[in-house]
Parts: sequence; structure tokens; C-alpha cells
Amino acid sequence: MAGAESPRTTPFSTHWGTYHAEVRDGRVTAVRDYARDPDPALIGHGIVEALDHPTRVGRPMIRKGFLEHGHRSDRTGRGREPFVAVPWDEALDIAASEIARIRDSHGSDAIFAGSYGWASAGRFHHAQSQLRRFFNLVGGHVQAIDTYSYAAISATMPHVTGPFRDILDGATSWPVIAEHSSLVVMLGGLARKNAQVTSGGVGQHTMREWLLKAHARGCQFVNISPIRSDAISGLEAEWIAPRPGSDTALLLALCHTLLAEGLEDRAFLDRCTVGMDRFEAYLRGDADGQVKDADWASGITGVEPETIRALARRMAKNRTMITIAWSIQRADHGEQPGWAAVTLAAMLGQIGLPGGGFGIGYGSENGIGNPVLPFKFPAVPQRLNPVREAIPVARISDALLHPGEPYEFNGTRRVYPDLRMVYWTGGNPFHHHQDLNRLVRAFHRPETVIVNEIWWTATARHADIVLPATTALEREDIAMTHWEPLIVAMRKAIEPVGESRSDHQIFAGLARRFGVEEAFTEGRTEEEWIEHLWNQSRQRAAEAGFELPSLAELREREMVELPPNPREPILYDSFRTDPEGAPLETPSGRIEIFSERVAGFGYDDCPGHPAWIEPREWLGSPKAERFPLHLVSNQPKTRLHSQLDPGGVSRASKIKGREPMTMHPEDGAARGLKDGDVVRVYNDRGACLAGLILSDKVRRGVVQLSTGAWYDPIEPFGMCKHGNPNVLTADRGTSRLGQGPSAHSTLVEVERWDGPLPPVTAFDPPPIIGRD
Ligand SMILES: Nc1nc2c(c(=O)[nH]1)N[C@H]1C(S)=C(S)[C@@H](COP(=O)(O)OP(=O)(O)OC[C@H]3O[C@@H](n4cnc5c(=O)[nH]c(N)nc54)[C@H](O)[C@@H]3O)O[C@H]1N2
Ligand SMILES: Nc1nc2c(c(=O)[nH]1)N[C@H]1C(S)=C(S)[C@@H](COP(=O)(O)OP(=O)(O)OC[C@H]3O[C@@H](n4cnc5c(=O)[nH]c(N)nc54)[C@H](O)[C@@H]3O)O[C@H]1N2
Ligand SMILES: [Mo]
Repeated sequence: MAGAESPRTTPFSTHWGTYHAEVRDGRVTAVRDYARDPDPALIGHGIVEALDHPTRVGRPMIRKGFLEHGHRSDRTGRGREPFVAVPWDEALDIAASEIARIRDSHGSDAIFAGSYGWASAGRFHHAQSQLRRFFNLVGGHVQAIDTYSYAAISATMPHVTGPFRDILDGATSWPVIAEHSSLVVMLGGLARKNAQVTSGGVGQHTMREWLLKAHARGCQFVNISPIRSDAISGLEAEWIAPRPGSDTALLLALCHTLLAEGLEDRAFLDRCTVGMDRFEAYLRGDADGQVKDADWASGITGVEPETIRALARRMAKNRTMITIAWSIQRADHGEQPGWAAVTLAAMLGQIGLPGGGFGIGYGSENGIGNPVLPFKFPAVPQRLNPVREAIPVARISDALLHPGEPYEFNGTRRVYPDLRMVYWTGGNPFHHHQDLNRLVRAFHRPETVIVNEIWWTATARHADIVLPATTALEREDIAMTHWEPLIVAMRKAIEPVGESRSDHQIFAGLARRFGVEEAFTEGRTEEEWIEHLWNQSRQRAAEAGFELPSLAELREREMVELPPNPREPILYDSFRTDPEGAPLETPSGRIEIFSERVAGFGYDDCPGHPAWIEPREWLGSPKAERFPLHLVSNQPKTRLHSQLDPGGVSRASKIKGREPMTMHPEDGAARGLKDGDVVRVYNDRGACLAGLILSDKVRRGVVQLSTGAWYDPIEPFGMCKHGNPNVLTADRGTSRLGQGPSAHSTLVEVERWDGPLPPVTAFDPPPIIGRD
């Protein structure tokens, strides 16, 4: 075996699974799935090509105009000017002096470091924790409230059933569903692709097995979604495909049918809810003259009235679990469908019973439905933020473009702060935000933009100062989250690529320039921090009755799995048993079908009970005459958001280098399109190219183009050559209540692209020049 050095393998954890990296000669050459994972995610293998891809940033970079003119540079140069590589010390000096300048002349509430994004798994190197810890030591920063994932529903549910976290952490577990549910009605499906992921790490991907078990026991499934494959194959799910964005109308009609046929559980409604009378008056149409029955809903949803009535009867007859994917609230008036679904579940009277009631986020993440650990792991302490100012996360362009303008949010009146600096780390707003052309304009506003990034993402390209970060495979860490029984010693597989540094090192360097390095590091090395967090974890675990090994032993064993939680949760079971003794954390202590509090806000876009409010953009709106296709920009199967798009797995899915888009064959035929064509997808906000797949797994009138293809405009504000759907999506708050993102309320038209095919350049680094 002379010369054939056998590879070293090191464990690592990602948001999409646990793996071993094979390392030869200082390079990761392959990735192996975790042996105990019954349904490993494809995504992980994409890391091999991405790790040392030419698009790694590698060295600190400064935009040419910014290097020459500082904050007085032409800010429209962002995203098109070349970069200049500079030494670390110089980059950190410039970054620190900009932070100090803006803080001292405009106050820390001129600095936006909300920095939304998924970053990487690993407890210590969590990019945003490091960022906030630093800023909180030097005066604070403007934060972002809530998530792109579920802003609308997490603003709504506290008024209806109590804190949103309780619904996620307390979700009825899969084993209970597998044993007890006889009908699962899935709004937005239970997509296997999405259950690949849990923030913070995944050991075993469990959803598929549990669903197949339920099916084998005779449980039936109804997939309510524009996409048939949102239900896993093998479930024989019935497919109902309402027009996207019309779920609330469907749900109201299901409620109406229950009432009309006397199928509602009056005893449960009387004991456990408030406001049913107001809702009933709405269903009857007392105020607006419109009965919300199945015939009415049929006109809105395109679903046959008899299908709706039959489903309502079936739901009343069975032990029915209603599952709500987060997608359905990432849309105009996204506050409504979840509230309507909870109301329907309350009328069925099965909330708190094994296998009945509702859950929010099954299938959206692997963690939902797997019982959480009874303790939380420690995080890097972020300290207190002296700045109280914060914006709803998805209102970033509004804030940058409209400083000083008033807006409303969940019962409060606020004013957008005057943001002069943006600091982003561990997120990619040029992936995640809606209406990217508008975001480009918004990013022309601040005086200074600093980004820590691993790769030349579009966000890095739109920065003035880019500080190169390491990947999780270039540093030591521990993956641990209360969503997951597996704890993984994440080992450094390779040396940092180029001159990249961990976010901790980057912020320690900035802290030094503010004279607070000691306070930032607390005198610990990275290794000592990891040990410190682990020791705290061992203590917390011990208090909860679990024994964790020493750090050395954890690393020796590579990973440890905590025993399954013996308690299989059933959402709101104690409330159901004793609504007086174990009330919900709502004003009335009960499920609020009508909320006086929400009604008191006086929002016409979010009244006091679930209501059908027409989306501003959907197949039923006048705009559909010009843009007759509804765009579903859902989560990608081959990557996490934009992460690893340059990697092998994601790139193998592309068609002629473009992101694949699925369309119904009849819609294709009507436009003379063929499978494999490159098409131009457009509306009045923007355009992108995509590679066409014709399939009847999508509803007619719908096209599906996943998020995450790296934004690749042909010229500033021009067509994206690659297929990022966010050049098309609308940047509107869901309502004044949630102000969440509403990406799913988007109409487009599609035509064949007959022009010359412009090369995709998103994965080439931007022009980098020497100093003059
Ligand atoms: N149209 C449409 N848009 C959507 C959605 C949709 O359904 N439709 N979904 C939305 C949702 S739910 C979400 S959560 C967002 C996701 O949006 P993001 O979380 O912003 O997307 P990611 O691609 O995960 O971005 C993470 C970035 O962090 C970088 N990174 C990873 N690890 C590290 C690290 O250790 N240090 C540093 N400095 N950087 C690191 C990665 O390279 C990557 O660029 O997208 C939203 N956008
Ligand atoms: N592989 C992979 N998994 C992921 C992620 C990823 O990037 N990649 N991202 C993770 C993150 S951050 C999040 S927040 C979750 C998100 O989880 P979800 O929000 O559940 O995911 P989506 O894929 O956006 O949507 C699920 C399905 O909802 C359907 N849908 C869209 N619009 C409508 C509608 O109006 N009505 C109905 N009934 N259905 C509709 C679509 O067909 C879509 O496939 O996924 C997580 N899982
Ligand atoms: Mo998300």
C-alpha cells in the first residue's frame, strides 16, 4: 500500500445533517453520510466543490471607490466596481474607524446589524452571536425582529393561542401522530425536501419513516398544495390544489360546512374558546352579505364545492391533524390562514387529543414533531443591546429607503431609523429578500456596508468592505440544539482557505481597535470558549438528569446521542384537560377565535377574526391578465437557501446552467415551450432566466422556481441570468400586524428565451485589481 495514504475522516454537522469529511493532503475529497441517518439529505455532498471554490473570498477586500474616497464614494458603485485586496490590519482599521465615525456622529441607532440569516451550525462560531456581542460592547445596533420563516404567524399566534415558540416546541410528536391520527390534512404539504433541515444541526431525518408508519396503520392524507410532490410518495395522499394564496377561503368554507351540518364540537368551543359568535356572524355574512360557504369558496379557490363539503365531513368523522406549512403565511395577509386553520381545528374539538388538533411547521423543518430536549444549551452571551430600535426583519428595504417614515407593526406605531451603516454576517439578503432590484437601490443608501462572508455572494459583492470568513470545516466547534438529541464534535478538517478568519477572530480584531478586546474574548482562546460552553452544557444537562462526557471524550467518540425524551408531547393537552387551571397565555386564557386585542388595533388588513382578504397579487387579481402565472418560490431541494449553490449537488440540478423551473405541460404547450428550454420569467418588477421542466406535479397556472440561485444580473438592475426568483417577488409586508415577507404572492409570465445565452457569472469572483 506504499504511497496510498488513507484519508483521515472528521465529523461535522450542518443545518441539513451530520457527515464525515474525508481529508487527503489537506483537502476534503468526499463527504460520507451519518450511518444512523435513515434518510440522509443530498445537500451535504455539495460542500466538496464549494470549500475551495474560486469564489471563496480568501482575502480582505475593499471596493475600489470606497478605498479611494471612503464614505464619500459613489455608492452606486456597489455591486459593479472592482475590489482591491488589502492586508487584514488595514481592512480592520478601516472597518473600525467607519463604525466609530458613524456611531460618534449619528449614534449607534444609525448602525443596522440585524444581519438576518442562517449562517452555519456550531454553537460557538454562530456568526450573528459574535456580531451582536461585539456591537453590544461598543454602543449597540439596530436589530431585526423575527424571521423570514414565519414572521406573520408568529406575530398572530400570541393573540390566538399564546407564544409561538410553545407551538413549535410543544408540537404533538410524530410517534403520537403515527399511532393516533386517522386523517392528516396538510396545508402546503409535508415536503421531504424541507424536512432535511433543522437550524443548528440534524442527526436523524425522521419525518418520512413516521409518515409511512402512519400510512401503514391506515391513516389517510390530504395534500392541499399547488405542488403534488409536497406529499411524499408512498402516502397515496389525495391532492387538492387550490389557487395559491386562497387557503383562507377554503378553510372558512370548511368551517361553514361544519356549522351548516351541525358537525362542530360545541362543548369544546364553549369550554376552550372565545369569540365563536363573532366568527359565526362573519361566516353567515351578517355584515358583508356574503355567506362563506363552499360555493363561495369554490369561486375563489377553484376547488369543487362538493370536494370542500366532503372534506369537512371527513375531518369531523376522523381523528384529524391539520398541519400548516410555514409557506402559506409567507404571503399577503399571511396572518389569516393559520388563524383560520386553528379555528377549524377548534371547531373539530380535537385540540389536545392524541393525533388531533393542529401543528405549525411539520415538514417545514425536521425538528418539528421530534420531541425537544428538556433543557437548552448555552450560547455565546451576546450582552445587552443599548439600542432599543429594531425593525421587522423583512422591512429592510423600506427602512433603508424611507428613514424617518412612520409605519405600524403589531399594535405599535413606529418610525424607521436613519440607518447609515449596514453590517451583515452569516446571511445573504441578496438571496433572501424580496424584490432584489429594490434592494439594490436600498443598498445604495447607507454610507458604509461591511460584510463577513465565505464566498462572493451577491451580498458580499454589494459591500464596501468584505472580510473573508472560514467555513465550519476550518474550525473547531460543537453542534448542539434542543431540537436534536445528537451532539456532534465538529472538528477542523482543513486549514482556513486563503487568509480567512472565523467571525470570532474578526470581531476580536475589531474589538481590539475599540479597546474592548478583553471584554469581547473574556481572555479566552477559541478553544477555551468551546470548553467553557461545553462545561456549561454539561451542567445544564446534569440538572435535567443527563450525563454528558468530557470534551476530550466527546471528541474521542465524535458524537453522543441523548436518550429519547420519554414524554411524547401533545400540543395543548393540559389546557384541554383543564382550561381554567392551565390556561393559555392569551388575554382570555382561551383560544381566541375573535381577538379583542387585534380588533382594537383597527387594521383593515388584519381584523379581529380570521377573514378572507383578497391578496394584492394572485390568480384572481386583474394583474393576472398580464401576468397569468402564480410563482411559487419555495425552498430548494439541493441546497440550504443560497448556501452551496456553487457546489456539485446544486449545480447538477441546473438546466443549461440555469435554475430549474417547473410548469404544467398545458401551460407550456400554450406558450410553445418544451422541456429543457431556457425561458425568461418576468413581471413588472424584474426578470430572470430559468431552465424549464414540464410536469403535471404542479397545478395549472402555477410555476415553481426555488429560491437560492445566486443573483446574477446581466447589468445593474438587469435580468438575472441565473434564476433567482427574488427579482420577481413583491416586497410588501403581510399586513400591519405581522409585517412579514410575502414572497409567495407573486404573478409572472414566461416566454422562451431565444436570444444568445449569456454565461452565468455568479460563481466567478468579481474583478479584483491591484492598487494603482
Ligand atoms: N422568494 C422567497 N424568498 C425567501 C424565502 C421564500 O420562501 N421565498 N424564504 C425565506 C426564508 S424562510 C429564509 S430563512 C431566508 C434564508 O436566507 P439566508 O439565511 O440569508 O440564506 P443563506 O443562503 O442560508 O445565507 C447564509 C449566508 O451566510 C454565509 N455563512 C455561512 N456560515 C457562515 C459563517 O460562519 N460566517 C459568515 N460570516 N458567513 C457564513 C453563507 O455563505 C450564506 O451566504 O430566505 C427567505 N427568502
Ligand atoms: N432542502 C431545504 N430545506 C429547507 C430549507 C432549504 O433552503 N432547503 N429552508 C428551511 C427554512 S429556513 C424554512 S423557513 C423552511 C420553510 O418551510 P416551508 O415554508 O414549509 O417551505 P416552502 O418550500 O417554502 O413551502 C412548502 C410548500 O408550500 C406550498 N405552497 C406555496 N404556496 C402555497 C399556498 O398558497 N397554499 C398552499 N396550500 N401551499 C402553498 C409549496 O408548494 C411549497 O412546496 O424550510 C426549511 N427547509
Ligand atoms: Mo426560514
